[in-house]
Formats: sequence, structure tokens, C-alpha cells
Amino acid sequence: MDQNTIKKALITGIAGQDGSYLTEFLLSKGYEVHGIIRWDSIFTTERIDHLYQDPHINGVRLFLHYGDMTDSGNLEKLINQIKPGEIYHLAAMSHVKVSFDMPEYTANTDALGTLRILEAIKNSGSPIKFYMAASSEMFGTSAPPQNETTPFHPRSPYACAKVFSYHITRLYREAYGIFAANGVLFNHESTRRGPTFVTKKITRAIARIKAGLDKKIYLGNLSAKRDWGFAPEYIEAMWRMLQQPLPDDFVIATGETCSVEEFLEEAFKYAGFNDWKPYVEIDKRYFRPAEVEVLVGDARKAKEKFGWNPKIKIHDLVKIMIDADFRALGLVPPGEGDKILKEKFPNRWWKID
Ligand code: F7E
Repeated sequence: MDQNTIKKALITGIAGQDGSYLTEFLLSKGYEVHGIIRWDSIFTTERIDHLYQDPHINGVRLFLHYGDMTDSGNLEKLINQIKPGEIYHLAAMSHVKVSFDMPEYTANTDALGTLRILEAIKNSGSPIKFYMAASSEMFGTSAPPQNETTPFHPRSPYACAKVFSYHITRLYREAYGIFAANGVLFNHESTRRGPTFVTKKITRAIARIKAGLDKKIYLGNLSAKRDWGFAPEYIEAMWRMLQQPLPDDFVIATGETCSVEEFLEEAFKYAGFNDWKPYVEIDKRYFRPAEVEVLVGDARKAKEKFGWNPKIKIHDLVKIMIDADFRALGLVPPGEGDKILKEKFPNRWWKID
């Protein structure tokens, strides 16, 4: 492919869980990938370090740029310089509990950040396709199962900001004809999930307890239920949305739900413990001022429109995550997770951690 025909994508939030998988996926499809990272005095690109090469080397297809969702001039300049065909907008302050502590910052990055990118796309006059990372958190207290027609009832500053982003994305599609799609993704986890999200917090703690590094794990509300899927499969859905003939919004979920307590029980059991209770304490600080109790997604539209059908459900996910956390500490993993990955994804495009 020559320089004029190569597909170019720009990813905001490239250093996050989803950004790292999406980078691997797009590189495997032949794209040139540009990513925006926030400046920090230390490197925060651990998840994409295995993909990064010195840009002076010939044929490199991954480029990183400093930027920030609060800096419209910077975003506009990057979009005009890079001229991407597709933008995947994943950057956000994505921790629901933290959004209660930093509501104004959350609104600025997560809500206005989206508007800044859409304005830059509109002003560029280029036919850029836009993917917006919406969230099942927007449904809040709406009764499950939730799909594309379910009303929103956000229960956190994070969810309120995502509702704004969802609607402004639709508005720019309708008002200016921009190819803009909302992916309403339910919780999706992986070995690269940040350690303050509950699944990773649990699997990492179990490995640490096993290795004798910790004695307990401190958690909040164990009764909340989530529809937990496997991040690499959700990344493929993002890409599919931008390859559709027309822009649209899609729910992406497994259709199965389980409580934090069930996840705990299952993870401890798989790791070889008889009972989780001696290792878990409830700490009020992890409760949220308002909680989303039950999320169960109905992703039939994505299945019908582009054949999306997740292979990994919660039982497999627990095994995949525990195996990686054991390995990270030099423990021998139970191994079923690794087997599942090899069997279910013979054409896997991502690196196993
Ligand atoms: O919490 C409960 C907590 O922080 C899940 C983000 O990616 O998915 C994620 O949001 C549940 C909640 O994820 C602890 O109260 C109990 O009910 O892992 P989480 P989340 O809030 O569902 C959506 C789709 C997003 O868009 C978000 O960006 O677990 N929980 N104890 C706890 N949660 C945490 N974090 N820590 C605990 O100790």
C-alpha cells in the first residue's frame, strides 16, 4: 500500500486498555495508527510499549502525539495535521467513583472533550468517521435488559458526561452529516484492565494473596450486577461500527450478568481457595453516592447488523484474568484461561499478557 491509500486512524486514549487493543487490531489490519497521550513526567504507555518503535525507523506505522481533551487548539491542530480517515474517541476520566470526587474535571474531559473533537472534525471539512465510546453507565436505574431504545437515567457525573457525549455525537451526525457512531459498551475487562476497577482489583489481589504479598482485599458494594465481557471482542465491534454503510448507535454486551460477589466467589475458587470470605473486608470508602444496581445488555442489533457475537462470558473471563495475574507474579497459573484463549481465538491479533 502506498502512502496515499494507507488507512489512517487517530485514537484518543491510546494508552488505556481499549486503546492498546484497538492499536494492535488496526495495525494488524494495515492501518497507520496515531494516538494521543497526555503529558506526564513518567511514561504511562506500558500497555502499548510492545507496539511502539522509534519513529525514525522506516515503515513505522504507530505514532504518538501529546494532547489533551481539554485543549481544543491542540486537538484541532492534530486532526488537521494527521488527516485521519477514522477517529476513535476513547479518552475519558473513566472511573465512576472518582467522577464523584472530580465532577467538573470529568465534565470537562468526558463531555466537552467530545464536543471539541466534533467541532474540529466539522471545521476540518474532511470526511472523517467518528467513533464515540459511550457507556452502559448511561442507563443507570433503567430496568434490564438495556438496548438502543432504553431511556437513560445516569447515576454519576461520569454517566452524565457520557450522556452529553452520546447526544452531541448524534446531533453532529444529524446536523452536519458527520459519520458519527456511538458504541454503548457494557463493562469489558481483560488482563490490561486498570487495577482500580473491580474485576482486576479482585484478580490481582487474589494473586497477591496467593504469593503471600497481601492478606486481604477491601471492597465496596458486592451486590451490584454487571454484564462483563472481554475487551478484545469489544474492540472489533468498534471498528465494525465505522465500516457500516451508515452511521448508527449500537449496544455491545454479552447478555449475561453476575454480581460482584459471584465474580469474587468464582475467582477465588478458580485460584484454588475454598472460601473467599476470610480474605475480603467491606470498606465504606468504595461505595458510591449513587449506584447502578443491575446492567444486562441486549446486543441483538449488533449481531443482526454486523454479526457480532461474543465468545467469552464471565466464567472464561475470570480464568483468563487470574492466569495472567498469577504469571505476572511468577506463580504457576491454573492454566485454563490460556487454553480458552488459544482454542477460541486461533487468529488472535493481540499479545497475551
Ligand atoms: O465497578 C462495585 C461498584 O469500577 C463495578 C468503567 O469502565 O464500566 C466501568 O464502570 C461495580 C460497581 O466499573 C468495588 O460499586 C464494589 O457497582 O469495576 P467498576 P463500573 O463502575 O461498572 C462502565 C461500562 C464504564 O463505562 C466505566 O468507565 O463494582 N464495586 N467494590 C467496586 N468497584 C470498584 N472500582 N472498586 C471496589 O472496591
